[in-house]
Amino acid sequence: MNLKRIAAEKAVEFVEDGMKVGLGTGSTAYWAICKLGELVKEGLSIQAVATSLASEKLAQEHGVPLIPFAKLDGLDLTIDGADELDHQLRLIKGGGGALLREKIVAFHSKQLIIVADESKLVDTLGTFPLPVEIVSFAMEWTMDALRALHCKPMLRTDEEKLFVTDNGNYIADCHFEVISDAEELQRRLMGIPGIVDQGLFLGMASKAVIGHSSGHVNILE
Ligand code: ABF
Repeated sequence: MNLKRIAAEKAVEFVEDGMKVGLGTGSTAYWAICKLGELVKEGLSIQAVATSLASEKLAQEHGVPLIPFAKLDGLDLTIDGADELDHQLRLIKGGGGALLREKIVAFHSKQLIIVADESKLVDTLGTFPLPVEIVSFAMEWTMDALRALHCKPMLRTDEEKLFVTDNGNYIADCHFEVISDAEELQRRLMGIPGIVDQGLFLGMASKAVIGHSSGHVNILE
């Protein structure tokens, strides 16, 4: 049973005709985009924006209508994945490298619904290395500033080369192991010039739809 798929398809049930929808990125959001494509073919009328070039391509392949940002004044609902989430709906996102676009789209959405399989739900964030998007200018100093926050930052690579985001920046995957005060860490990270954004999504998710190996779907709110 595909736990990501059952979670994503359950989340799509919250999409109503006429909604403006944000399309997430990753292998769970993939199933939401596929399902939306099916429903559009059956007559569902939505307008969508994507959180990555990959999701844009997928939406086009599945006939989900993409609208320029200039023509929308925000979104009703975004469905997106996560790398980790805790019971207070604090998230780590960015494993797919799309965190900046995901956060912008989530910020302008009335609702952010996270879709995940049960493996993503944790008691405390931090096992998954925190993705941090950084500019190339003086990045060695930015990496030093990350180390000063007591983590081990690793520049993400893609087949021997440095991974470059859709926005032309790099990703430092920061190994904290345990993030006991996510709000304080977010504050410190966003105070470092050179950091564009980071994968902590705090106070942003409205609900999480979790696929369980029992075949059930739980909704955390
Ligand atoms: C995306 O969903 C990313 O933020 C995150 O990396 C990914 C979760 O991965 P997956 O859904 O593929 O397990 O939004």
